[in-house]
Amino acid sequence: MDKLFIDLKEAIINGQTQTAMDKTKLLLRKGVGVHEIIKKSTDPSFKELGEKMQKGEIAIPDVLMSARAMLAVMYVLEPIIASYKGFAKGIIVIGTVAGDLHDIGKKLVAMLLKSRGYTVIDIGIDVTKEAFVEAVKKYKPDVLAMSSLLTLTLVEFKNVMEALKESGLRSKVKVIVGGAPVNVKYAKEIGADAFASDAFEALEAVDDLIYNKIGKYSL
Ligand code: B12
Repeated sequence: MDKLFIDLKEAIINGQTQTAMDKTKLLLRKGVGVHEIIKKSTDPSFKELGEKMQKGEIAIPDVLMSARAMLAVMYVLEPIIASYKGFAKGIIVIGTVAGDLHDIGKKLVAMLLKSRGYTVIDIGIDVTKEAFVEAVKKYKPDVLAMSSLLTLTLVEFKNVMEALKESGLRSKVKVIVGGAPVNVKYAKEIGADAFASDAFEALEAVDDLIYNKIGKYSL
C-alpha cells in the first residue's frame, strides 16, 4: 500500500495526469480515505514541488503539468470531498488587476488552491476595481486574491482596497496580494491582510487567513 502512495506522489510531481488518476482510483478502491490520500500523497507532492521550485530545480511548464495532475486527482476526489461536512475549505475570488494581462502565475495559484480543496472563482485578467467589488458582493468569498505582474499596475491594489472600503465590504473579506513586483512592504502599505511570493506560499497564507491564524505570511 505504501508504494501506491509514493507512486501517486511521484505521478503528481512528474505531471502524469492519467497515472495520477488511476493510482487515486486504486487507493479509493482499496478503501483508503480521502484525508489519507491527501496527507500521504498530495500534500508531500506540493511540499516537494515547492522546494524544487524555490531552488530553481523545476521549470514553470513542468509545475503547470504537476498542477494539472493534482487537479485531476482532486477531480476524482471531488464527489467524495463534497459529501464530507466541514471539509469545504472556503471560497476564494482571484483576478489580475486592471491594465495587466499576465495570468500564468494567477492561474497557477488558482489551480493549486483548487487542488487543495478551495472553491476558486477566477474572474480573469484586466479586472477593474468595480468588477472586484461586484465579485465580492456576488460570491461573498472568504478571501479576495489579487495579482499584478506590472509595476505600473500595482496602484490598482490600492484602488481596489479603497473601493472595498467605500462599499462597506472591507471588513467582510480578507485580502491577499501577489505577483513578481509585489513585496511585503507594499502589501502592508495598501492594507492587505497577507502577501505570498509564490503559489505554494499562497496555499499556506490562505489557510492562515481562513483559519484566523497569524502565520508567517500575515501582515
Ligand atoms: C509571460 C510574460 C508575458 C506574456 C503574458 C502571457 C500570459 N498569458 O500571462 C505577455 C507576452 C502577454 C506579456 C506582456 C507584457 N509584459 Co510580460 N512578462 C512575461 C514573463 C516573461 C513571465 C511571467 C510569468 O508568467 N511568469 C511565470 C509565473 C508562474 O510566475 P508569476 O507570474 O511571477 O507568478 C508567481 C508569483 O508571482 C505568485 N503570484 C502571482 N500572482 C499572484 C497572486 C497572489 C494573490 C499571490 C499570493 C501570489 C501570486 O505566484 C505565482 C506562482 O508561483 C515576465 C518576466 C518574468 N520572469 O516574470 C514578463 C514581465 C512581467 N512582463 C513585463 C512587461 C513590461 C510586459 C509588457 C508591458 C511588454 C510590452 N512592452 O508590451 C506587456 C504588458 C501587457 C499587459 N498589459 O499586461 C515586465 C514587467 C516589468 C514590470 N515590473 O513592470 C516583465 C517582468 C519582463 C521584464 N523583465 O521586463 N508578458
